[in-house]
Amino acid sequence: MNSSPHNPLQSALLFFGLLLVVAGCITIQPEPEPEDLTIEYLMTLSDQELMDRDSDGDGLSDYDEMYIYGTDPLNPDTDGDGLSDYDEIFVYGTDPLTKDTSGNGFTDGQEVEMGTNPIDPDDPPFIRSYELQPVSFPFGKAEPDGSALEILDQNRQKLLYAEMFRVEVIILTNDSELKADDDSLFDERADRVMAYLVDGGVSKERVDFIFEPVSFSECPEDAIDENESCPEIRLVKFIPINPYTFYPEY
Ligand SMILES: [Ca+2]
Ligand SMILES: [Ca+2]
Ligand SMILES: [Ca+2]
Ligand SMILES: [Ca+2]
Repeated sequence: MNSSPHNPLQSALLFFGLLLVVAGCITIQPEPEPEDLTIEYLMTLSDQELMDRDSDGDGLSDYDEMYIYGTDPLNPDTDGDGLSDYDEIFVYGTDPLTKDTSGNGFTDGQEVEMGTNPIDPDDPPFIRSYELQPVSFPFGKAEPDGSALEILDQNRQKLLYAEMFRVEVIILTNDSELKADDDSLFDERADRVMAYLVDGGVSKERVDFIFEPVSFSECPEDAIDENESCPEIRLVKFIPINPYTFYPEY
């Protein structure tokens, strides 16, 4: 009979028993499911643990996001502009906390998609629809007067600046100006506008004309002038044609 306390079987049982007691005393926090991760949870981790993990998979460690860049460690695109936090910082040099780093109305993601420079406010050169002013020609004449020339010149400058843009020139001619069966006034005005733009450096492939006769009856009564004509419907309008996928948000 052997009642030695050093029986190997008893020792092993004692060891595993102790192990179970110890394991029961240590409460190991399981890693939360990805959707249950919170900043509060991350705050309980050590610096080293934060450096070793990248919860949102954007290529920046949780530590760098929380303590260096100020980005959201649980969102790969903190500002929601379509570019990841990592790409903004290390690829494009844009601000991961601002949708539109250059402040020109296009988001950083839109600029990357368009191939323009997201940190240059002058890229892309852009003409907003209200920036080309309508020109009013003198009654019955194809020759622009001084104020018409001034506006034509401003429009020309904008077209030279934004060289990707085309322009639609809508020639509205009020029927009281048109002689019977003669619409040459349309053509003459179009010729003058085209000559002015082309001589000023805008290629003629960028310019399209649309001719629209407008009935005198559409003139508001208080807009009728001394010629019994209507400057409001005797206009040449310039519509910039946006060559880009997006229009600026502001
Ligand atoms: Ca990250
Ligand atoms: Ca992030
Ligand atoms: Ca972003
Ligand atoms: Ca951004």
